[in-house]
Amino acid sequence: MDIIAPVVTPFRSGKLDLDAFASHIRNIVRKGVDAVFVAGTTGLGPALSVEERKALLEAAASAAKRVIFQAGALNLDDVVALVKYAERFDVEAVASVPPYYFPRLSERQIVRYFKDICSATSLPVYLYNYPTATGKDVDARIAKEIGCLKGVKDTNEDIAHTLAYKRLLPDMRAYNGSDSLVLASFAVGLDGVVASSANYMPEVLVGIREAVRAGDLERARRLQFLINEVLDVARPLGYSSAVYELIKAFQGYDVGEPRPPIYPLEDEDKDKLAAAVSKIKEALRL
Ligand code: FW2
Repeated sequence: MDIIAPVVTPFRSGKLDLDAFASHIRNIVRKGVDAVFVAGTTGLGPALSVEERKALLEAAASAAKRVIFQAGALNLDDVVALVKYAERFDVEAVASVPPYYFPRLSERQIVRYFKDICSATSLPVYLYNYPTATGKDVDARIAKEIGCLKGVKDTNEDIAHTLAYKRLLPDMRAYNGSDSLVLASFAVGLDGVVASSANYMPEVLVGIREAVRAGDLERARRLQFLINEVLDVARPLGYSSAVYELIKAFQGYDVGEPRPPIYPLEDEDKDKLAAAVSKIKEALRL
């Protein structure tokens, strides 16, 4: 039951703040996060340059023992350069989204993309499946066809979709990536979660895991619902941007801001979020 944080990427005036990145990782690891997922969605991976992603990886490897590095890109040469770079660090795995944006790629071409990554590296390769974002659903059947994957992070509100990887590929590690399914993922015996809420509420995720282990599903559900409340408020404001404010509000430090076109929240939206957070903090104290 791993808790994996897809870590935010802190910017200040459009430049990476690697010190803020590393100290954020150290904080959440101290609070019980098992591993970090670098350059994922929360980390704005597709919006980063190859050099920025390399710099993040290096900083993450200095701050956490277990690192998964998202290397997917729309140029296979870049992907290969990134996975080769990852070999210099003791990373747990490299991951990739399928080639996105282009709607006319065939299933066979997507399978070939992942096989090419596997042949380029000795590191374990994980699939990052996020159909809402990429427009491609690399489901368990296709993952089986790829044949060389060692894990999957499935950002999907349908837990049965994630469970299917476990059923068809029992040796593969299977993580769900939806913040609203933390309790469900632990309860059905997935290998864990990759949840953006681990950036701002790591204690709550740890609490859910402890409650599930102790068989206290009522407590686990109460904690899960607190995450859901945060999502309900934060998503309409622009969730990727809200995560930076949520870290400030719940963890008490500044991790900078996102980079346009992922715009920072406007003051009015920051106030809305702050009001909701103070109620949730009260509930957490109960
Ligand atoms: C990532 C994640 C979590 C996301 C989810 C999107 O890479 O950021 O997929 O929080 O809202 O795995």
